[in-house]
Amino acid sequence: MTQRQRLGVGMVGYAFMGAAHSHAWRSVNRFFDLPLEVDLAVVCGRDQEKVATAATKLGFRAYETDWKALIRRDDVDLVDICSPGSSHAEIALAALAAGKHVLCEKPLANSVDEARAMAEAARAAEAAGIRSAVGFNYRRLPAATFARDLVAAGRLGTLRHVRAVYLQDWLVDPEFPLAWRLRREIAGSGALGDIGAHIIDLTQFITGQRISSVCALTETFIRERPLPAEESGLSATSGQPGATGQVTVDDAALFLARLDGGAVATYEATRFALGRKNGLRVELNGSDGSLVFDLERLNELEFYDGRADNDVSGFTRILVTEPGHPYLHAWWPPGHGLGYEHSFTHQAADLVTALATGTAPTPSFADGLQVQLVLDAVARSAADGSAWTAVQT
Ligand code: SOE
Repeated sequence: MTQRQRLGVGMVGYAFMGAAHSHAWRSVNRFFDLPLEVDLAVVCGRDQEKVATAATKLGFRAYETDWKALIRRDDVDLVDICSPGSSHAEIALAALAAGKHVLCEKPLANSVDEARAMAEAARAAEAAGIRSAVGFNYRRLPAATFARDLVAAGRLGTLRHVRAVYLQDWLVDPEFPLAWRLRREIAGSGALGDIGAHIIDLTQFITGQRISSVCALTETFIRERPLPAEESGLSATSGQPGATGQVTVDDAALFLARLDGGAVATYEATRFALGRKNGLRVELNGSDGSLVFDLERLNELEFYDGRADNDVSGFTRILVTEPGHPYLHAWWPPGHGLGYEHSFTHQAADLVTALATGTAPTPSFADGLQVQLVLDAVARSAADGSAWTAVQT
């Protein structure tokens, strides 16, 4: 068998997204026939002891404590940015300038200006065959991709309603510390950019329509939280009232939207929906059918066929596990089901295939910029007393 060309991956960050991405890089060649062999070359983190441990645990051959050293390495062909949003632009721009492909976690950046610079650098780098993509992974769950295929095939007819929520509850406890996702200077925004970005990308992907205007409100329910133990100097079990800090992002974002294909939409992103753990749900209503995707039942779709005989019509449950369904050829027999982590493996498979065939990966940095423009319009609308606000181009 001919020796496959290697693709050296250098990953920045090794927390939740780092673990999900490295699982994908480790497994993708074992389940997909790809023209490139992924090599987990190096992982980067600021704390030497912690990143050395992460390198061993996640399966990387080496580690660095400076992302600039990672980018300089000859064994790195692709930089995978799994660090907080405040680092995305600086690392992506440097990586592209160094001739490295880039996969950047969502949202693309913490501001429109940063996202524009990244999209422009990505466009310029393409001329030299350097590719880039943003990690909106949910569109690569088989049921989400199949939903897009059903809409594109006209099975719902003319789309009229898009109804999307992303509900979590991990911040309901006021004693939850002031983590980086609660600090504007690191995260850029709160629920809006963290999980709202997902439903913006996913609904635009499935419907093929883009959000053109929004009317929004945001809310921060708990404005002050204990500093993390490593900052307050007090152990979490000291029982002493520790130092606190201000929450500078939204806890919840809700908005109405018009899409450029004529559909009207409602969006809700919150981390205060007590009892909802990762409750991303999209419902589409068209002239000929309706469709529901629910992340907490991610191997299924609910489909209502408006063309069926009314006497026997109703929402049917489609089990999206047949070999002919997206990505399923690589996995198990029908009915065995996939999980959250498979979306990252499919993301890796499609990216490696794009790099090997010299095609543009999706979603691109330009797609990431467009999501950033929607996030910006939502924030401007909320700040402007929930005025209807156009999404800039
Ligand atoms: C938020 O808690 C979060 O971790 C997001 O940041 C991820 O993008 C999402 O996949 C799971 O929830």
